[in-house]
Parts: sequence; structure tokens; C-alpha cells
Amino acid sequence: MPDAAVAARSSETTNSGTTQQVDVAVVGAGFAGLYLLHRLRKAGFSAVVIEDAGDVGGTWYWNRYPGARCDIQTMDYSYTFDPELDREWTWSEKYATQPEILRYFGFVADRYDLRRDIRFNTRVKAANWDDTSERWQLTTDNGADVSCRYYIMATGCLSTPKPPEIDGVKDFKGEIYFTGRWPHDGVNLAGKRVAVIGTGSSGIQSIPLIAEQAAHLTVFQRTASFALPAHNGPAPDDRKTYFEADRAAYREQARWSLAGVPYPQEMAVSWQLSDAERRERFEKAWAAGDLVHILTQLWADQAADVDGNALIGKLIHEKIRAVVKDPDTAAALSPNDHPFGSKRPCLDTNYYATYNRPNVTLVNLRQEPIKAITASGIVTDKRSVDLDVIVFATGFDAMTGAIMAVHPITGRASKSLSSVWAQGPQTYLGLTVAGFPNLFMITGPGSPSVLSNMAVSIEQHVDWVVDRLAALRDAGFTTMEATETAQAGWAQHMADCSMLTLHRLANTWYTGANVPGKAQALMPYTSGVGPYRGICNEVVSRGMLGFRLTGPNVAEQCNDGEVVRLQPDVRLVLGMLAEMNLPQIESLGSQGARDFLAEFNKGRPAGRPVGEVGDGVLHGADGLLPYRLYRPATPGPHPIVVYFHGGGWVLGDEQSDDPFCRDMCRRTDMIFVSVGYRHAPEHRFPAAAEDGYAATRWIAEHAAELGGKAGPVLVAGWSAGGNIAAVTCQLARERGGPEIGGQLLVCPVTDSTFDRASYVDNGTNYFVTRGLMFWFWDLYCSPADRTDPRVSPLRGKLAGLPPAFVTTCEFDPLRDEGIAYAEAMAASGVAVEQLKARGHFHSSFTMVDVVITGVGGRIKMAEALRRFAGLPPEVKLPPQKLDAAAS
Ligand code: N01
Repeated sequence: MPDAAVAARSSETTNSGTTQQVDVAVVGAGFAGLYLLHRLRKAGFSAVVIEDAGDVGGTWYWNRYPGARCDIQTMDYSYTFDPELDREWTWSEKYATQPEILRYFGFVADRYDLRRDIRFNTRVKAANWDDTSERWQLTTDNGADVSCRYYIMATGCLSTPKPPEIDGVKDFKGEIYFTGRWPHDGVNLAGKRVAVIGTGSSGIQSIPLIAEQAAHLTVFQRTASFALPAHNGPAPDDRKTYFEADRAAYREQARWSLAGVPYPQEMAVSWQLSDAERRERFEKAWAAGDLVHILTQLWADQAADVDGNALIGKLIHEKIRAVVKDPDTAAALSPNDHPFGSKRPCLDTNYYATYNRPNVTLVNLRQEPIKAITASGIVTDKRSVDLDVIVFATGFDAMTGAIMAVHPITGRASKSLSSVWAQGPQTYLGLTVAGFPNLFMITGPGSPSVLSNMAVSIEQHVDWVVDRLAALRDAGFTTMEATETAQAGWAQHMADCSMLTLHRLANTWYTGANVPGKAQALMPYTSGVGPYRGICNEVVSRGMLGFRLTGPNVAEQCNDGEVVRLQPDVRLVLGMLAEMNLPQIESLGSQGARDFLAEFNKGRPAGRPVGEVGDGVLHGADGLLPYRLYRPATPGPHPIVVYFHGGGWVLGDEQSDDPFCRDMCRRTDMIFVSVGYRHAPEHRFPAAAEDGYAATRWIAEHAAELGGKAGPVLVAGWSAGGNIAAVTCQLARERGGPEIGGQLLVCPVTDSTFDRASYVDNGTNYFVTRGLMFWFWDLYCSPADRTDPRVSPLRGKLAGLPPAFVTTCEFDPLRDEGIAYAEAMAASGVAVEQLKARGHFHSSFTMVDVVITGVGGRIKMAEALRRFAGLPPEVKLPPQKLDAAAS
């Protein structure tokens, strides 16, 4: 076997005195450690793996409780690095059992002759970085200490069981077991009174089997979990066919997917689907028995929006009620304190039906907390349960536990990792930590890890690390260390990503909430394995961005910086647009560009329902203009916002910003009237400006007919529409009305100066380009007219304008003129608020339900409009709506 030959050549491990000298030391011989060892050998590094257990397998070595099995289809939970290996092993079931998975690791270890470089039954007691030798010095509890250039934690995310934290455990006279440390010889529970504490994945897998053996089983549940029937059996035909058709393509798709399993991105949003359509999708997912399917394939907003998510919770509650006969038990088993998917859902076999057995009792700890464990059993607020056996299925000190708590790791300047992470894990890419050179973590906190198919994430990390080590060696570098700037940037990016999903709304092991006293932070990366892989690749292609590299005979290299400065969803949108290879809009001619925009808009998610949408005509400056009115669902009359769409005075119409108008109508509880003003080049300057003013006047005069409140109207607009809104305010002040109560300017055009920094910095890569803006200007306005305040309001008189809210986006060519306008108005005594949206681009706020991170900004804009109208700023969404991003 060629790999074995490579191994024999490369593994030049030596023992110097009592210290074993290697290039690389790895902790853990599970999924990650085994592949690492194989890759390191192939790359010519000497390596040792240190493993606490007596054999390979990692988490699968320890978790031998009844019912333990994979809950990602095992076809997907496999090594993919070697197509021969992939073909040589066939899983017997859709979800393999723990013994079969352990056999697989044994097979892999044998195939690549891995065990000879693994020191079993050995723990690292301490790891210290030595600045002088530039090596890690490890002390172990069994045999020689180790000195290594690189130290890699392949310790797994869920490998350190958390202590029971319940008073009196030591007093219990019966047997105690932990699911995460189950005895290798099994446990005989026949005829015994057994308790299981904990109803996460381990509890839910083991409870049905324990119930079959025990005389009586009492389940102590603190938080109900969502569980989906596994429908285990042979691998399903549709997935198998897809896989067998082209294994390489299947694996590659998995690598670039969101969760590490190849499923398409679902596009339909929940409110576009009828009840019947939603139910049909749900039933299909329920029957599929596949967590990734139900977590990603129902509707596009299921993981990002609490309303879309709550629909799933209700459907699952129905399923629980249909199985569990006792209504109180069914209610207790129905999760109601967290969105579906925000806490790890479980895959079960007969879990809910188990509660219909006469020998099973559920104790709801929310109603009767455990007071203590005594010599004879468990005492709650309401009862005392006598027991022979207590099984703790209480989970793990996840993600950081095995890295931080198992042994002290001391980096530069004698700083310990536990002190650096006291307020939560800080990493760059979830792979490295500033101040800890040459230390790597496989699937560490800050990487997709547990929110993905671990197999895919592990292979990606291992490949990235080993490729980097080889590249360092080839270039003569001996240390690699993340910079503080890069690490802080990653923390910001992680925080931005966390706004895209609902994970932050639940107290779970993802956030550290399951361990008393542990710092709380959402630890896994939430934007998916594909985008994450792209970022890791980008770090490399940008010259090891954010890393300092040193070596004895080469000049230090450090390209410092943050790898992602865009909001995560903006990055995705821009990436998708780039992949679509769209034509330059300005090359299409005005009609071609309009047709293109209309076609493009067909692909966006439908806007959300509002009370009423109606079309009409109003009087513009030179004839009738169409308008579209959005009315809230609440009883009127409502204040009116006159809205001007974007499109560079050339594109768009009264319907083209439909999702934005709907969203703002809902969030403000106000009428939005979107005006179809005339466009260039057919109608050049000042047609749009004069129409804007005339339309506002007409709407103000007809407010009552439109169902609006008497009094001032408000104006709002995006882009060129922001320009028209700003100009309208100036014209209304000069021409004696109408009275305008406030102006919302979103990324407005305010001036015809094109040399501001944002025009230069953001002129090419962020969809709205400098070239496009020049084209718009040329079509609308001749150079001689460009200083007219009716197109360059920044050049007008600003005192006495209505209060303003000005939104600008960091990566927008128009950013600086928007800021300049806001500052100039403020200097003239106008009340101005600014939102400078970090990481956003020109279309961030109008791409509703696509750029999810725009929600927070729209909430602020809605609050400002409400203040302008004299209303309390709190946004009144329909009563059932608990908007996630608002919190
Ligand atoms: O642990 P958990 P797990 N008093 O933390 C309860 C993976 N996995 O071992 O939620 C009373 O999910 C706790 O209650 P609460 C999978 O990723 C995979 O089950 O903190 N109760 C909870 O109900 C999974 O998510 C497979 O209120 C206490 C339970 O114990 C992860 O491992 C199989 C308590 C712990 O649930 C962890 O799963 C198994 C206390 N003091 C696991 N402390 C596969 O199939 C905790 N609880 C691949």
C-alpha cells in the first residue's frame, strides 16, 4: 500500500533522553486525529498522537450507551480523502450503530497502519510554549514527555462530560453511569429501578432501550428537546442513487454546502406557501428521518425568522400529541422555550411512544426541580423516587472543555489559555489563538464544527492545517501565529454571523449555558461550511492574511488585517452575484436595464403580507403618475410616508421596492405610498425632482381619502429615491408646503462630486459601481445642471429642513456623500440621526429577507419614522410576531 510506504519514510520519531522529539504532536485519536496522522505522515512530518483511551475512536470509543448511533446519515459521516477507502467500506444502515462506527475507525487505523504512532492510555498533563526553542513542551502521565514544533488539538467538541452538579451524588448507594463514559462490558439493567437525568440526544437515544430492560424507568427532564423519528434501515434509495451516480461530485457538493451534506438552498419563504403546502413539506421531512433535511429544506426563513420557525414547532407538537397518550406528558415533552434548531434537535427511535409504557414516568423538572440525590434515590420538590441506578445523560463541557479544562496550555509570556478564554473562546478561524504560536485546533470554537457534518469540517481543517505546515516548512518558516487584529476581526464576524440564525435565542451547549459559571458565547460558526471554507482559502490566497510567520533564516512576514469585513450575508450575496457573471447594467441601454431589473427582481423572496396593497394614480408635475399604497393591518387612520424608489432616476417603478415598502409598512404601522415618478432618459432633470415634490403635495392634500392621518406627511427614499426625498424637503420648505414631518434617506445621492473616498474605495466591487453611477448621472442630468440643489441637495440651503434619519453603508460608493449631507444638515441646525451601517452595501436594506443582517437597521429606521410622526418609537408588529433580529 503506497501510503504505508510513505508512512515508514516520514515518521522519524526519536527519543532524546526521556523526551520524545517530533515535528507534530496531536491529542486525540478520533475522527480528526486519525486523519491528521495519515496526512502528516504523507507530508513528511514526524508525528505522535496522544490518546487517553485504550484504542482509536474518540467520542465513539467512550459513548457506548444503549442506542448510541450516528444521527447524520453514515454515508455522509465518512472519510472522503481516499476514494479507495470510500469504496472499500459500506455502511450496513442509514444510521450506523456505535459498534459499527468503532469498527470503521479500526479498519481505517489498520489500513493506514496508524496505531504504531499512537500512544494510548496516555494523557497530556501540561503543554508549554518555549520561546527559545520555539517548540511546545508536553508532559504526559504515561511514558516520555514530548517536544514538538506544532501542537494540534484533535480533542473533539463533545468529549469532556460535565459534572452532575446535583447535591448528594456521592451519597447514592446504587450504581451511577454517564452516557459519555459507558462501561465497556455493558450494564445489566434488567429488573432495576432506573433514572435517566437529561433528555438531549444521548438521553433520547438511550431511554427507549433502557425502558425495555428496566423494571421501572423515571426520566428527569429539565428542557424538552425536539426529536425526529430516525426511520432507520437501509440507506434511502434517493440519497444512495444521488451518491452512487457521481461520488466525487457528491462529496464536493457537501464540502461547499451549508451543513456539510449536499442539499440545495431552499428558496421559498414560509408566507409564500399555503398551510397545505407547508404541511406537505413537513410530512415529507418527518418521513425522511433526516435532521439535515428538516433543518434546511422546509422553507427559506425557517432558521432565521422566529415566525417561520414557530410554524415547525407547532407541527412537531402535533406529532408528539398524536403519539403520547397522556396529555400532560405530551405537553411536558413539547418544547416551548426555544426555536426549532436553535438547540440541537435529536433523532430517535420510539422515543415519544416510550412514555406510553406502564413502566415509564416522566418528571418535569421545570415544575418540580431536583432537591437532592440521596442514598436511595432522587428527591424533587414534589416526590421521592427510590432507585437502583442513575444514568446521567447530562451532556458535555462542549467545544472548549477538552481544549481548556483537560490540561493547562501556556503560550507566549506564560499566558494560559484558560485565562485568555476566561470571557469566552477567542480564536482566529476557530483554528488558532493569538499568543499561542504553532497551536492548532481541529473544529475549534469559531469554526462550523458542531453545526455541520463533522466529517466534512474535520477533513477541511486537517487539510488546511497540514497544507499550511508543509508550506511553512518549504518557505523556511518555523512559527505561525494569529495576530490580535485578525482575531478581533473574526470575533466581530462571528457576532455578525450569529444574527443570521436563531441559535442565540436558546440556552444551550452551543453557547456554554449548560455548564454553570461558563462564559456565554455562541461558539460554533453559523454561516456554513462552504462559506467558511471559502474564507479559509481566502486567508491563504491573500498571503496568510492575519498571521505572523517567522523563521531563523527568512524575513518575518505579516499581512495583518481582517479577512471578512462585509456582513456575512452581504458577502454571500456579492459572491452569488459575481458567480452569476451578470452583464454591466450600463451596457444594456435604459430599456434593457429596466427589463434586466424586472427579471432580476422576480427571483427575490416575496415581500411579507400587509393589511392591503392598492394601486392608483396621482397628479405629478406634468400629468398623472402611478402609485402603490401599502396599508397596515391595524385600524387607521395612519400617518403617511411618501416613498421614492431607487434606480438612478432611470430604473425601477412604484413596485420595484415592494419588499422594502411592505417591511417598513409593517414595522412603522404607517401607510407607505410609493410614487412612480418619471424616469430619464425620456424625462431628464428636473422631472423626477418636480414629480417628487408634486406627488408629496398631492398625497398630503389627499391624506384623508387615502386613509391617512391629517397633519404632516413623512418622506423616505432609497438611493436616487433618497435624493428625491431630500430635494422634496428643500422644495417644500421653499414653496410653502406641504408640511413634512421628517425624512428618511437611505443611501441617498446628495451631490455630484465623485472624488470622495467611498467613490474610489467602493467604486468597483460592490454591485453599484462608479461606472453605473456615471451612467445614471449622464442619462438624468447634464453637467451644467449638476450643481442645482434639485439634484445635488448638498449644495442647497439646509437650515429649516425637517428632522432627518440618514442611513449610509460602509461599502457603498454613495457612503461619503450621504454622511456629508447628514453632517451639513446637522451643522445647519437640523435634527439629524445617522446610521452608518458597518459591513453593508448599497442594497443591504432593500434586499429584505435576503440580507438578514439588514433587519436591525430597518428597525432603527422604522423607529425614527415613528418618532417623526409623534408616535412612541417601539415598532408594533402584529401581536404573534417576536422578531428575532430586534432582540
Ligand atoms: O447532551 P445535551 P447529550 N439537571 O447537553 C440535561 C451530540 N450527540 O449528551 O437542556 C437536570 O444535549 C439537559 O437539560 P437542559 C449531539 O450533538 C450526538 O445528550 O440543560 N438536567 C439536557 O436535557 C448532542 O447535542 C449523538 O435544561 C440536566 C441533557 O441533560 C450532543 O452530543 C448522540 C442537568 C443534556 O443534553 C450532546 O448530547 C449523542 C442537571 N444538572 C450526542 N444538566 C449522535 O447520534 C444537564 N441536564 C451522533
